[in-house]
Amino acid sequence: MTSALTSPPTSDPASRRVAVVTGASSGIGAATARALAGEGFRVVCAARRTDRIEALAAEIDGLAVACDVTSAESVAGLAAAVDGPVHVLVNNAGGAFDAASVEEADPELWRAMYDVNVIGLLRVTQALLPALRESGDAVIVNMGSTAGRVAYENGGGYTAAKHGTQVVTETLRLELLGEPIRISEVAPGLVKTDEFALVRFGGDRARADAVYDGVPGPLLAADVADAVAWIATRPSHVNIDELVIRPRAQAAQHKLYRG
Ligand code: 8X3
Repeated sequence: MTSALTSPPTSDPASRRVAVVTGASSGIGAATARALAGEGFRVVCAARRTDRIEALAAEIDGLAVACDVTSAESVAGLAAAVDGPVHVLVNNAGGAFDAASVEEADPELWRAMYDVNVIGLLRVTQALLPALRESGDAVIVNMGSTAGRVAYENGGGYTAAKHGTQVVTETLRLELLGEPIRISEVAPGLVKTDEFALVRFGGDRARADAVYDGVPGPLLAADVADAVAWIATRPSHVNIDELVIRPRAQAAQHKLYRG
């Protein structure tokens, strides 16, 4: 018999709190969608690649919404599809598109990195703030990086963009003070995913694999997802401002142990 104290069945979409995860088609985004579903959220899986997010949404009983965070129209479509309160927003869509010196970098690639890592986050946050407010108790988790804490050679475009992610997170926390919305940033170091390094090196598998060569135990997407889920499930009065997470084999950005 059902009592008022019984948890609602997780199969009832209307009774579950809603989480939106951008960049959910692979890597940290997909792992985060799974982790939040494991915590009982109805997860809206947003990304460009519909085949992937549809499979993921079916797996976790969530909702797939095709979304390109670099398109205002596409983001408006995400907000329309959500249609109701949102309790957790994970601004995860992002990436590095080059490994070039300041002298040689292509300004268009820098523009593209800023567009996805900073403006994309801005677009989605603006579009979903009404739904986050409507929840009465929301958390925004922005996916930053240790690249948003330091500089490294041939990383200027990405590190500049991820510093932007950090600063926007801090700004939003100041601006939303007094509202029932918490703002966090997760800043991972070396994470071995299927695509991050491959995209950065333009599909060059050997260069991508070399990033992780000999590193015993780089972080995996699930490790970062675990951190996001932990942040999202703290009591309402607890705001985790930022969480830097690295593998044991990485003492600092340039200090990697390769066994
Ligand atoms: C990825 C971490 O070290 O490649 O956000 O910049 S790093």
